[in-house]
Amino acid sequence: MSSTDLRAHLSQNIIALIRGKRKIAILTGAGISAEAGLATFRGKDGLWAKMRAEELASIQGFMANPQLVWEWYQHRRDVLSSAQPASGHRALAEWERSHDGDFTLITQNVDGLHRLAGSSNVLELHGNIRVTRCFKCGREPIRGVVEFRGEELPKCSCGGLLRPGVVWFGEMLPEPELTRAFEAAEQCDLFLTIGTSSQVYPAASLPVVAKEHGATVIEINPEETPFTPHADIHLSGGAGDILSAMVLSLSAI
Ligand code: BJW
Ligand code: ZN
Repeated sequence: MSSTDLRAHLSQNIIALIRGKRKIAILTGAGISAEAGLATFRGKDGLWAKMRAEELASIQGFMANPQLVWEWYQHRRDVLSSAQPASGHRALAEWERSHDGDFTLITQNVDGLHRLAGSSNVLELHGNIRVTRCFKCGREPIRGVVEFRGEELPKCSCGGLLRPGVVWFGEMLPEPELTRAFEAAEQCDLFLTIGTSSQVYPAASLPVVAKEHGATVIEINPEETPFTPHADIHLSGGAGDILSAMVLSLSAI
């Protein structure tokens, strides 16, 4: 669909529905950052096409082979250092700026691209890959950027191993962010789930909770997900094109 067709389609069918919704909550996943050149997790070209998730994104994996886990995160940090927000990130930031009402952006992404794009009310459910903290005492190191370049594993002043500040399988999500995310899902009247395979919990529960509490739920994804049958509207396509068209149409009088 061209962007003109998309705008026409959206203005007829969806913009009227979105307009007037004051409490908006949005959940994003790796798909929105795919358009910034960052690989998603699942699927044939995903980060886990070659490696098992449990070896890289779990406490057990880190304890078994911290070098391997650090190499993987250092590589992703290096890729991220030259990445810029994509049009989907920018459209959401623009939407938040122009919106009169609540606007909560909940992300599973650890890349920090929503804030870089200018979004301010962002809840990072799975942490941030740029952060480093101690595996043992939890503190963040006082000295600046911690890197792993295949030499000694970085250590905390307490002697514990340092680790990337992300949430691995089996770990609790950060409590304040999780609480605020569920509150936003319960209270919103419009919920968008964008670029996520809806397979990882508790994030995957958020659109379900929103729907149970009466919100209209829109999914944006080129593929169907386990949530698709429950969505009020599934928009099939890339996050950038659809969100840009949406925000443009919303700004038109
Ligand atoms: C596009 C696009 C374009 C492409 N535009 N879209 C209930 C039931 C079953 C299991 C559990 C449950 N509750 C908890 C669990 C266990 C577990 C879990 O969910 N397991 C399932 C996988 C079975 N959850 C946890 O362990 C969580 N902790 C927890 O629940 O604590 C309490 C507890 C503790 C102990 C025991 C029990 C409970 C923690 C989850 C942490 C997830 N961490 C990761 C890694 C983060 C660090 C890192 O980045 O390395 O987070 S896993 C990985 O998946 C990452 C992502 O944030 C997350 C979600 O992935 P996402 O974003 O959906 O990406 P993809 O690749 O899956 O999908 C991309 C999508 O984009 C696709 O659909 C494409 O089509 C689409 N797309 N191009 C729009 N242009
Ligand atoms: Zn420590």
